[in-house]
Amino acid sequence: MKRMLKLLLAVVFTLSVLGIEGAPPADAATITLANGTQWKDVNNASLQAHGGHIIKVGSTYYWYGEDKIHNSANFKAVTVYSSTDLKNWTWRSYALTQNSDAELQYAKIERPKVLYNESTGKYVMWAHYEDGNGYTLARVAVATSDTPTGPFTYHGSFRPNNNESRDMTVYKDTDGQAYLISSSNNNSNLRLYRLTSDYTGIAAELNMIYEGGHREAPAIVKQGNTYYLITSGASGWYPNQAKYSTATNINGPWSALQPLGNSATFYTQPAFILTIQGSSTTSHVYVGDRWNPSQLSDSRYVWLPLTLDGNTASLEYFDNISLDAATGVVNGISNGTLLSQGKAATAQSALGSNPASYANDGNYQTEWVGTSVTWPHWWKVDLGAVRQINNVQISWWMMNGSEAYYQYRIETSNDNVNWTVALDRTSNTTYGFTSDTFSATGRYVRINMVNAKLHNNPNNWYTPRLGEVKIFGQTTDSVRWQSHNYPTRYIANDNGTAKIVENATLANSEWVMVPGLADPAGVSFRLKSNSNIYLRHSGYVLYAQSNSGGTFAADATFYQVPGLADSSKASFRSFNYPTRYIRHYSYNLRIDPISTTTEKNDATFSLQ
Ligand SMILES: [Ca+2]
Repeated sequence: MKRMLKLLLAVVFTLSVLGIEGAPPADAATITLANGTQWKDVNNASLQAHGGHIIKVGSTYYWYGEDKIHNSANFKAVTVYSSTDLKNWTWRSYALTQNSDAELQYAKIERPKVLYNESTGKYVMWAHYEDGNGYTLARVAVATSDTPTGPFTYHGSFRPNNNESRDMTVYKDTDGQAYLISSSNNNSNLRLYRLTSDYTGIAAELNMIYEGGHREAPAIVKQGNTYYLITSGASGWYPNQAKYSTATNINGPWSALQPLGNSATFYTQPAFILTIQGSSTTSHVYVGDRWNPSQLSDSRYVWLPLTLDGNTASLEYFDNISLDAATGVVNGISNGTLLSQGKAATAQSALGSNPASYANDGNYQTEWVGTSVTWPHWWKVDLGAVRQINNVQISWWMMNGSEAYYQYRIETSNDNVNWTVALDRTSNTTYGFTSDTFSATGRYVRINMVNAKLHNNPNNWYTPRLGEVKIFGQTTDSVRWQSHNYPTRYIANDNGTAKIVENATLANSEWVMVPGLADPAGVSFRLKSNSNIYLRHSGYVLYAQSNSGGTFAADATFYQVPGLADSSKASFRSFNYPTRYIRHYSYNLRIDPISTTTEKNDATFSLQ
């Protein structure tokens, strides 16, 4: 929260520097969304609105989507939720159900989208329709309602202009004219249709958008006079590279396809683009589905700020975003500063055309590639100094069909010789993109790729390669360690003993993380304000003392591990008493064996 507050204050500060008057201060309307986690409605039930769409009526947002709680691709219901802040969603109704029409009893309804028609006063839903047996009917379905929450009256399904129609979206332009965009011809072509004035039928087929482009999951947004059309490739439930193009007339010509985000669109498929018109700005949010084909009900949502700049679109990943529906301000919340980009990188092997540096050049489209199918294989980067590491985002290679997930370890070193496993991800099964949030220290970070496991082929024929590695953390050499369960207190020097201290001064609580005095793979805490003073234990009690020789180096050396109470935070294991961890006890700090929940909480610290 503290980091978010800083970020928001920075936004307000920037606005005031720019001389923008009346920028409202950050207030209670600002919410945080945690991407890829299980989202719940206000009644703590699983939020089921997959492949969906959001419209705004007055000050209320309505989110329509597929209910996949039954873990089947077949239709159960289109749900509708409402919210005023875009975080707290109230389940309102089933807008459409199996009982809405006989042909919905055993069917598929995918990607439901809703538009409001000003002239008829109706809410009009369009969706992709199939029967329950497969994907050969390739139709659209239309339903209408007098209210946003329905129930919607079903008007049947059909092929627009007799063309196959699968993934689709509808779009209401600023002049009130509405359009259907849908994949046809076995998904190879993307077609554009103008809707009738009541939005319930096809008025005309317009120009083909991408002939032979094999694009799915269309999502469209307009900024100024420029339309942006975002689509995914076609690879089933697997994620792939989203692309976009632009046009100043929706009927084309459309520009050439350009990549958006990384090779897996950060493990999402486009659902729609949400435009938030606030009191201070208008923002666009990319809303993606992170499908889980083995448990569709557990498919997740990923909302990311979509940056539109004249005629280019760009997308970056954040574990969390802040959003203010009132002001329209949307920001990604970084887990620190990007430490790795452009730093010296090396790899176990590299093609001359695809050097190690291509994996941290800031370009998702360039790749480091090894010289042979050799596993394990490593890639590493020198951050230039020992840094606190909070988050590692890796863009893995995607093959568009023969996908593999990488199993790996993230290892750190202070001296490029002694390595510590900071995070073991050898049981990973996520394709395309991983964002690991954890706590570690090190100057060198090594991605040790143990194996790539293919879905469609029992043999691993992959040549190791990486699109991009982004390592986020602290650039300053000094850090403050906040108690997990007493967050107003920090590890601090208290007249020679070490405690968690309320209102600790910076002079007593800022520590420089240095290679461990007894083992450079470990870490020692040196007080920033007095370079002679280290955190050390003696008789299991922690002190802040000058190096007195003897066992001091061993007593002052610790190994940073994932937090025992929260793996995104940190715990510190003693070098010479390896069953003991730094914990607080009545605000004093000790090294103790840890087993109970209380002890785990007491032994967990967060970097601030
Ligand atoms: Ca790259």
